[in-house]
Amino acid sequence: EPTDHGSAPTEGLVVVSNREPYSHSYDGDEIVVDRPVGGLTAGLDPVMQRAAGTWVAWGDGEADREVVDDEDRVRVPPEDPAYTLKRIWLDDDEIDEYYYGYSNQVLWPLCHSDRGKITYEPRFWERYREVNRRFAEAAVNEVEPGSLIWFQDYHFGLAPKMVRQELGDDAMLAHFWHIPWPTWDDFRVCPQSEQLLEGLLANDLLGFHVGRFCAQFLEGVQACFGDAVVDWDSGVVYHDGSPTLVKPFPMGVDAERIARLAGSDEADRFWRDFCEEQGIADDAVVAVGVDRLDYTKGIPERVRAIEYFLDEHPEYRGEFVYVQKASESRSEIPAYQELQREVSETVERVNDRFGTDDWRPVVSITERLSVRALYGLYRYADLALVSSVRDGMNLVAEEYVAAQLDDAGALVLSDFAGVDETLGDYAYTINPYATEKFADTIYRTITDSPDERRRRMRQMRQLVTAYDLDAWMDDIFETVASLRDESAE
Ligand code: ADQ
Repeated sequence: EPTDHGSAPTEGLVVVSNREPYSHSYDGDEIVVDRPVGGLTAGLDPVMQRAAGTWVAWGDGEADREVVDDEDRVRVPPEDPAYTLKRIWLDDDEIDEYYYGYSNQVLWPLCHSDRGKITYEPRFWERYREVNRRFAEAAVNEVEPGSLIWFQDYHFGLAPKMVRQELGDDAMLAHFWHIPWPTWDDFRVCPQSEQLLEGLLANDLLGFHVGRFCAQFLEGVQACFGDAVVDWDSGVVYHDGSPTLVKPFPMGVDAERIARLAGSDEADRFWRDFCEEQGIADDAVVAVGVDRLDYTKGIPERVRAIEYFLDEHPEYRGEFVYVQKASESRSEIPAYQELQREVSETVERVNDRFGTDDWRPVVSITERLSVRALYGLYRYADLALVSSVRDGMNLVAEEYVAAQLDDAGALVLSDFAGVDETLGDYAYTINPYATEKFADTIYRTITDSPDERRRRMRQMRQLVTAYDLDAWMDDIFETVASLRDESAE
């Protein structure tokens, strides 16, 4: 059911993101299209259809090139075209230096306060600037007077200022930064800290998931620029031109859809078959972890806590199973290859130490899962382990909660994840590095009364359902609309 996004733009919306909403590929000789399966892209798609705007994104592969017009545009969705997808092509050097380089080996570890993982090379920055320029120019070409340009994420730290220099006050610029913003002391490690802050301050609205990231951003601006003035009550910062409102918007998920699919026959069937294949008994305690294999997610820390738990509580050997659904990510980057090795070795060690002929404590799912299967896994797992060492939000935690149709599960949650700000009062909180306490919390979660677990889950489910993905988008669009009203006064 399409929601009525009261304040969403009905025209002139331009979205700029690294990833594209529709991607084309060959199936034999035929070109097929992959549509958005979930998350922000799927949520934003109906808004774009209504606004009949333009989405600017990285196009990839032969089939993507085959379907565009002279200006690299294709109308989507293919069966009922409603808006324009403008594709930007990146050559191998650009992918290497803008995407794997500056975005993922400088900004990603920088914003997750992991100095040791930063690999800085001057060419990364050059290319990041060039690619930002190309996206900015594409966006400028698409605007109409009064357009809203909405940038997504850390791939576009410079584009807002480039657009502002072209358009002046003719467009509204909003940006959502999906990852944390670190303290100034961590951020100033970056050789281009000043340029990045200025790039982002060209926005009218800059959103982060939680208030802490907003405060850290504003403190950084104050420390970096002597002339910057912050109004701490409103979150507005003035520096060199028009004001920027910096505001938290804790992202939500499509809770209604997740609940519906978690209740599907396919979800049930997956779970039954999975338990049978793995020899998981009905009364076993099943914990689940779902992540991209990323060093920010605290996966080795989690497996070590499980090892400690089984050491301390031998009565759970044979009774407790940790199901790990981890998908490889950014494998071109050495730090990710190292993590993949570390995770496999840790899992192997734990399975070797405790495993028996008919039981392994850690079960890894390597094959792709349909969303229904994934939500089935969420629905029936007794607990979810979210142990990020840093995380902008963490949508897995919210998806798990949304899938708890029986309110029976429990969420074990690191308070280093942004989502701790919204769910932390009702989750079982951990510090991923505190192995003994983490293990103890797993034990406490399992042995807590079902009533207490249900009470916590009900509260979380209410929160996740009330501030869902649509509410999050509406919140942002309403904020943009109120900024527009203010500037018209
Ligand atoms: P991510 O770091 O990718 O996102 P997350 O918020 O957990 O992290 O979102 C991951 C999404 O991918 C979820 O929808 C999840 O279901 C899916 N996913 C992850 N691993 C999967 C697997 N192995 N198999 C199947 N599906 C998997 C970034 C930030 C986060 C922030 C989001 C949104 O790092 O902090 O919450 O953006 O802003």
